[in-house]
Parts: sequence; structure tokens; C-alpha cells
Amino acid sequence: MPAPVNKLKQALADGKQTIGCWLVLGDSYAAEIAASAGFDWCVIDNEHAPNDLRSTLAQLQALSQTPNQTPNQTPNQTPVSAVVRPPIGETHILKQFLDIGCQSFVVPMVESAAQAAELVRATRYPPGGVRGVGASTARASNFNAHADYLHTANDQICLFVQVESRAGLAALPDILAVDGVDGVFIGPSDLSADLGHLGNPHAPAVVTAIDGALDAIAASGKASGIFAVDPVDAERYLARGVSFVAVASDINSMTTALRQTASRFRQ
Ligand code: 3PY
Ligand code: MG
Repeated sequence: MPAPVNKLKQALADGKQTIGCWLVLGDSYAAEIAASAGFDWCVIDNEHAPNDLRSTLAQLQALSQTPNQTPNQTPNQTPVSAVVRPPIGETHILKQFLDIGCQSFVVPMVESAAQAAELVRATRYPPGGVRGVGASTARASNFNAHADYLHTANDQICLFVQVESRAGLAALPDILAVDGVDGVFIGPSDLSADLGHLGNPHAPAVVTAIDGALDAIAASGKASGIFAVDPVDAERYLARGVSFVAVASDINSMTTALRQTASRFRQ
């Protein structure tokens, strides 16, 4: 049996637009709720959330077992796609996430084609890559039930690299030319900081830079992604054709709902 087909990679290759939820609570119970809410994918964030290998594993397990089911609709028995954001794009960190069964990644702070190429190699077995071979004892191969895992795993990896700095923007054309990079994800918060507008991703210079980057990504034929939990931003980016839009985060949804309810009954 081969490695599981990566539905997200397939959808992006088919030119589909997808929406997702960022998981920053670091909690598998919350992941289970997000998994059934109707998103195409969920990102388990290890960069800006209290996650580690074990909490990521618990969330991968929750996501893989929860049918996607929006209220009052027939369940879509295919589980939501799981994506991991590592704290940083290091080969040994990616190796561990790969072995616990993650097939899709959003890697922060990529600033050169060489760095992007190294990430491609980190996520692929030799001869094209440097991924360590230990999957026979790992969840990735369903504990060796996927007998053809080693020879089929490379084709099911979906890799987004994050461009979120001036250096990343300058290297964008070269990054887009790297074989094995499925898409480029823009991080508006870090990008605005590096452009001199800390905390203001809506500054005109930032918006212009983001739009220019999205145009370049679209022209390359690769998938584009962006973090846009403000619904006005999300609608704008979806209308622009962005293919991987983070339209929600578990913490954002929770804080918004709880604060609204508290404020309503406090009055
Ligand atoms: C950013 O906005 O910097 C991000 O990385 C989004 O998660
Ligand atoms: Mg960022």
C-alpha cells in the first residue's frame, strides 16, 4: 500500500481555492472542533503556539479521525487536511513531524532559493533529499502497514514556504523557481514589521508589497497562501484568487465570541 494521497496537494494542483483554520490553542479537543467545522485544512502552529511534538501528534490524530461536518449538513467522511507549521525550517525538526505523519507544511521565514531547496530536500527521501529513514516504526507509514511508503512518500509532500521579510520578497522569483515548492505563503504580520510598519499590516506600503507578491506567485503557477483572519481581508484575498487562505484561528474565534457574550450581558 502506498503513502496516503495528499488531498490538499491534489486540490491545489487542480487550481482549487481552499480555506483553513489556524490551530494555536495547542489542544486536540479544540482541533477536533475545528476539524468538523467545514474547513479544507487546519494548520497546527508550532511557531507561535504552545505546541511540541506530542501535542502536534495528538492534534494530527484528532484531525485524521474527525469527519468534516458543517451543522445541518451531511457529513463529508473525508477528514480535514492537516498541515504543520514548524517553529523554524530545520531538517531535524521536519524529520520528526514527517515521521508522526504530517505530509503538508508551512515553513516560516524563508529568505532565499537555497533555503527553499534545503526544505525540499529535508522533506524528501534520498536520492533527491535527505529525509532520514525510520518510517517503518512510525505513524507516517501506519506502522509499516503502508508497505510501499518509502517509495511513494515523496510524491505526497505539500510544501509551502513563508515569505515574510524584505529579503524574502527580493528572493521571491528565485524561490518560486525551486522544484518541490508547492506554494508561497505570505505572513502579513512579520512582513509589515520588516517593512517598518510593526503591528500595521494594512499600511499602504505593506498592502502594495503583498499584492505584488501575490501577483508574482499567481504568474508562476504555484499556489499562493496568506493569513487573513479578518473577514474583510479574507474576502479580498479569495476574490483575488489566493488558493490557501487562513480565514480563522481557534483562539481568534474563541476570544471574539467570549468577549462579545461577556460584553452583551455585562451591559
Ligand atoms: C505572519 O503574519 O507573519 C504569519 O506568519 C502568519 O501566521
Ligand atoms: Mg510570520
